[in-house]
Amino acid sequence: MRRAFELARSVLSCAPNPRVGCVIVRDGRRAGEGFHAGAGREHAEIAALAADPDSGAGATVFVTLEPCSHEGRTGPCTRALIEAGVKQLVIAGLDPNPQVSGVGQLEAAGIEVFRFEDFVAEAAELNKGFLLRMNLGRPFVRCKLAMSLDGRTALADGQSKWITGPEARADAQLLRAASCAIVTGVNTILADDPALNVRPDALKGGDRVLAETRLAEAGQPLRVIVDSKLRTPRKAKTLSLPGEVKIFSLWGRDAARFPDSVELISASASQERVDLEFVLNCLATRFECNEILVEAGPILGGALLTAGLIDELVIYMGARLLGSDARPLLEFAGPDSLTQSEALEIVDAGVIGDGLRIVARPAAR
Ligand code: AOF
Ligand code: ZN
Repeated sequence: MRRAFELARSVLSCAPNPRVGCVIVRDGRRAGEGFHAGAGREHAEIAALAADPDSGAGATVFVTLEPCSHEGRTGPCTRALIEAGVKQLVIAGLDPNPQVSGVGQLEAAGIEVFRFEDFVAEAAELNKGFLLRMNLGRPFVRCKLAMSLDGRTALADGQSKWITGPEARADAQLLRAASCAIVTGVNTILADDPALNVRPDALKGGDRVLAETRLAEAGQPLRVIVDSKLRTPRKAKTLSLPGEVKIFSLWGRDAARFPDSVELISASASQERVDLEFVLNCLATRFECNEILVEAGPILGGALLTAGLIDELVIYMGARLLGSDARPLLEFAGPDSLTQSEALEIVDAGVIGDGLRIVARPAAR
């Protein structure tokens, strides 16, 4: 099963589908193995059976997710497993897709199915975005931030290039490549004119291959601008780069003429601003985004935090001090007492380049 997870993780994202790996064990030995590379491509089980066509008969199959039982872009894996003569199946996660009831079908066909309890949490982590989209209709929201050692993100005049070093910026490229959409606010567009695309050249070795594969399979992640009053300039750099741009706005369609790759989406409002839950819901249901990356300033970041919509913060800390006039990490009304402050859990932390990388999640979730 550990090997099956390794295989599943050999792709950064195969959205809208979940990441899945599969290993076939026959006569006590590892036979075929495979993974799902992208929507429309063969499923992990089919790839594993194809890798060693005679390996299925009497075999035990380890798969990180319950096999599908429906006709989607590809045929049902349950049928292939049954026809191959598989004897036992060991799974880690269950598939929340309402069209899928693989376990029941396999058991009805006489295959013994086991759930490997030790890997249930890892299965949930591997496909956290897919699970949130299927169960709650919203994506996993990761918010990337860069700050100084004293927790500031820009000087008072807005200068922020660069607080962190090249290693941190390369790592952030990998976060982009793992995401279905990169979300920013119009203030960031106006202040920084960011590209918001994936650039494999910024990466080295295996990371570069992962990013290149992502681009070849699925193209650039969507680029999303939250822009209540439609202030995005027509000449903004991100609008002219390959890939699609979605601008969520409260202003009308004809307010500006953008390139064809740009779609204006009229959003519902919340206190005269774009309703952020609407944006997330639309990204999940209409664009089938499993994981999204927010790369915005303190206002949009603070609004998402206040609304309880951030699942993970990835904070790059540069070894500099910017002083008390510099801008804060997130803007939101703080709690009245420390006991009311939101408790976060550090899920990962380490040195990157000459700074730190901290990954934190709301403790309650
Ligand atoms: C599996 N093995 O490797 C994956 C599964 O359109 P399709 O045919 O690709 O089906 C997509 C659905 O299949 C997806 O929503 C999820 O329920 C399941 N993914 N199932 O047996 C795999 N990737
Ligand atoms: Zn399948």
